[in-house]
This record gives sequence, C-alpha cells and structure tokens, in this order.
Amino acid sequence: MKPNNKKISKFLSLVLRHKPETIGLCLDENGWAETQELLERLAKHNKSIDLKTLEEVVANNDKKRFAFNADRTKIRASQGHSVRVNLGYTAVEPPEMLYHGTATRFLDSIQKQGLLKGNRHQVHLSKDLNTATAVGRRHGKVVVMKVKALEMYQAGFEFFVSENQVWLTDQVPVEYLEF
Ligand code: HQG
Repeated sequence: MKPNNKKISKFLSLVLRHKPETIGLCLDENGWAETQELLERLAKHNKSIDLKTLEEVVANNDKKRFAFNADRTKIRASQGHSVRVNLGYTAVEPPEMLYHGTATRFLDSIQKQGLLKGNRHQVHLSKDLNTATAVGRRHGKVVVMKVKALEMYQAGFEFFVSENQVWLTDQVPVEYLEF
C-alpha cells in the first residue's frame, strides 16, 4: 500500500468499524455507509479524498478491509467492528484447524478464559500461520495457538468467514485451543 493510502485506510477503519461519529457519519444496520456521504463528510473534516482514491484504497488494501456494494453507492468494512452491525455472513463449516496470534502477556488469561471477543464483535481467526503471526505481533511478543475449529463446529459453535477471508466465531473455549 502507498504510505498515504495506509493513512487513509487507518482512518477509514476508525470511521467504518469503530467511531463513525468522528465525522458525523451514519452506518446502517449492516455496516454500510453511503459512499457519497462518506466523501462529503471526509471533506468537511479536512480529510478530503476523491472517489478514485477511495476506489484505489478499497482495491489495493493489503487486507482487503473494505468493500463496496455492487453499484458502489455504499461502502463498509468487511470485519473488525466494535460498533454493532449485522454483516449478514452465513455460518459455514470451517477447516479442521484455524490459527490465532496473540501476545505472550495474554496467555495466562486465555488459558483460563479461552478466547473472548473483547471490544470487537467476534474472535478473529486465520487459516494460515503467517497471517496469525502478523496479527499477534501487533500486540507484543507473539505466540500463535491452534484452534480445533472443525471440532468446535461439530459441537455446535458457529463460524463465519468474512469477505476478506477472516474467520469469525463468538468465542473459543479453552478445550479447543492447542498452545
Ligand atoms: C486477546 C486486525 C486476554 C486476543 C487483525 C487479542 C485481525 C484475550 C486481543 C483483527 C483473551 C484482542 C483482530 C482473553 C482474546 N484474555 N486476552 N481471554 N481472549 N484475547 O485487536 O484478533 O489490521 O481486538 O488474543 O488482522 O488481535 O485491523 O483482535 O490479542 O484480523 O484489519 O485480545 O484486527 O485486522 O485484540 O485482531 P484485537 P485481534 P486489521
């Protein structure tokens, strides 16, 4: 990602996942903002970008964090929200194992409580080790654990996969974790 696009992506994450009120934006119940309104509100708050730049950020974003609807009149984050939205993903069968990267300082707590969603909607899991490692490194000294996803699914836990291929579930009890 171009450095400036990274900055734009970070700000879009803030308004499309966590604090739309920062620029007076409204998200609908499914997390969509009107593209035109987003551009107008960004401009009013000294963060002006044109539609072409927005399209470039959506298309080239390293994790494909944002998506337009079919006619590009709306835009949303594909996962990662703390505001309540219904992303409308359907429950699917996960692979046998998924990965979760975290920091070593969280391990004691995770060993007691399992994985909890914290501020976000759901626990985020990755299907590959590299992504999980990068996610964990954001928090400190990284440790990656395996999640027995298929076993969880067979026991009745629901799994979802976001448009940008992040696996989501409400919680992971400790018995499904391998450290
Ligand atoms: C930890 C990024 C103590 C959990 C990434 C994590 C991801 C516990 C932290 C997405 C715990 C929450 C999400 C427990 C979980 N006790 N700590 N019982 N259960 N934790 O940032 O998964 O770049 O909310 O291990 O790529 O790190 O923003 O979640 O360390 O996909 O697009 O609590 O965010 O995407 O941290 O990351 P986060 P995450 P973006």
